[in-house]
Amino acid sequence: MSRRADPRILSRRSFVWAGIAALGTWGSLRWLFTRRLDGGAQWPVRRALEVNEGFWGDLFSRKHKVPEYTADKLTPERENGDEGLGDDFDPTTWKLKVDGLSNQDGPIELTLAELQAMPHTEMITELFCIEGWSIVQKWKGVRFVDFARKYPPMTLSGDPPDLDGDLEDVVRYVSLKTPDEGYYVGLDMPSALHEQTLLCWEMNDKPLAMEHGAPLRLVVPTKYGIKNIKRIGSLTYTDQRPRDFWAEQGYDWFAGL
Ligand SMILES: Nc1nc2c(c(=O)[nH]1)N[C@H]1C(S)=C(S)[C@@H](COP(=O)(O)O)O[C@H]1N2
Ligand SMILES: [Mo]
Repeated sequence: MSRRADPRILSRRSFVWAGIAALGTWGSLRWLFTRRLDGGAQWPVRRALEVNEGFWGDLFSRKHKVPEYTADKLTPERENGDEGLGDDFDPTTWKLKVDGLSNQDGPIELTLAELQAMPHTEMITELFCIEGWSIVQKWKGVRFVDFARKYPPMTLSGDPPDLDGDLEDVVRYVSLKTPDEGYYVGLDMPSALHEQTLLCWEMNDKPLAMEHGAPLRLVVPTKYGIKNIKRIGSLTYTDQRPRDFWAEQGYDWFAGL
């Protein structure tokens, strides 16, 4: 299929419009007006005032970072949501199933030790629950983008992906599910590859507790809490928009802040 006829170009455009539409939702407006003051204006407003042709592109790009905090801003831990976290689970035999890799090598399985051996990072970010509260927590894990460099997603051409480029050739989504498939999240590839998206095994300097998603959870602070799936069992790169637990209950599929 020629590039010009590629329906994905159209759907990328509708992705941008979906994002713009999402900005108009009440949740986004509330988020906008609760941002901390920074340089005299709430920072998204300040950003909007810096009018330039790249504004919309930048807003939805991987370069748009959410604030990170220092340890004095940490708030008490809070637990919410236990879908897919049934008792019938043994973290000691857990492995992460990964599928949709660029090398076409069927699914692989990774141990926590293998993930922890990768270069990892820490960040203190705010998690916004769609119910209207938020918490500031410290996370440790591997950046999704670093994971994806080591375990690259499929491409349409079959060539190795260029994760720093425009992603036109890369499959569009990541599907994440709990081992029992009781909770599942779909992520668009630009959000997955955002530098603040982490696969985490530590929260507030402690190994993840079971109720927070041991042994591995997603932390994606550019999205509402619902996308921050706990206890990841499988990770699949795919060009089909994945099922998403809360989207099926009527919430916005992208659930971006
Ligand atoms: N497996 C699973 N992950 C989940 C949920 C869930 O019900 N099941 N709830 C989500 C919601 S709505 C929120 S706000 C966060 C809360 O994370 P915490 O309990 O670690 O604070 O987890 C998210 N991840
Ligand atoms: Mo939530």
